Amino acid sequence: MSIPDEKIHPVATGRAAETVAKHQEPQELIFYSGWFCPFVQRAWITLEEKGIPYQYKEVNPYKKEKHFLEINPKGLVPAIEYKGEALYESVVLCEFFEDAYPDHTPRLLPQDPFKRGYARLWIDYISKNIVPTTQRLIQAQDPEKQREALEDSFKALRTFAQQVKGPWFLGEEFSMVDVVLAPWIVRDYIITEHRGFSRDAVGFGWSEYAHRLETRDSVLASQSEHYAEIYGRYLRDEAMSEVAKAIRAGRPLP
Ligand SMILES: N[C@@H](CCC(=O)N[C@@H](CS)C(=O)NCC(=O)O)C(=O)O
Repeated sequence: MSIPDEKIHPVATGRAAETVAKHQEPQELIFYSGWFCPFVQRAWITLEEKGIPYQYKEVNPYKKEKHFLEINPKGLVPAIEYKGEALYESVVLCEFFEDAYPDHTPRLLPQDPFKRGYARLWIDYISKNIVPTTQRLIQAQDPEKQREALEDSFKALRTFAQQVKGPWFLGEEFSMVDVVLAPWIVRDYIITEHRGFSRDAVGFGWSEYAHRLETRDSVLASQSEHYAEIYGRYLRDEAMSEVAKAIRAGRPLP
């Protein structure tokens, strides 16, 4: 392995660095983050959307330090400490912020039980279909495998794209469905540059929807530079993260 995962750029940059600087004071909510991580960005967008007070702490999850493993035994970011209790898993955290801070708007899940279920259905779809197919596309080395993975990605995105009511997934209200997808939209320049992906080729208004997502303020506020540096190792299929290993082994993502 040419570049071990521990040697990643150490801190957030760009707009995200400004956001980090504003969130250094101790709070009852400590947000354990890795600036580069798309799963982290889901939770971070939610915090920023809702204006929840939090203390930002940068962690290098590849080091698996003892204190961090006590917070998340899986050793993955994002994770939080809330009033001394620990919680992790990006979608769980997005839901937790929605439930623990009911007075912080916007609400990101509909109040109607059916619509709430419907939103969760598509959140699940993103995690089970869009994220793994994109990751497989990034790590694929053989040209034939890359072509297959690109087709699978288009297929997964088209199924989703056809359900976007506009301007946001559920219609007028920006929701957790949009949040959970956004980090993969802001990173799709990697597959555009290296794997023949194109937003326009998805169709169904994908380019316009993607543009709305990537220019949303909470998304910009959690946005760093240097993603390309991180993805180099994935594009050569040399990354040793749990996600990279799972894709290589054909296992579900951690
Ligand atoms: N299912 C987890 C995935 C989190 C995850 O894989 N985070 C990566 C960074 S993007 C990590 O902490 N990796 C450390 C490792 O693989 O050892 C979630 O949704 O929060």
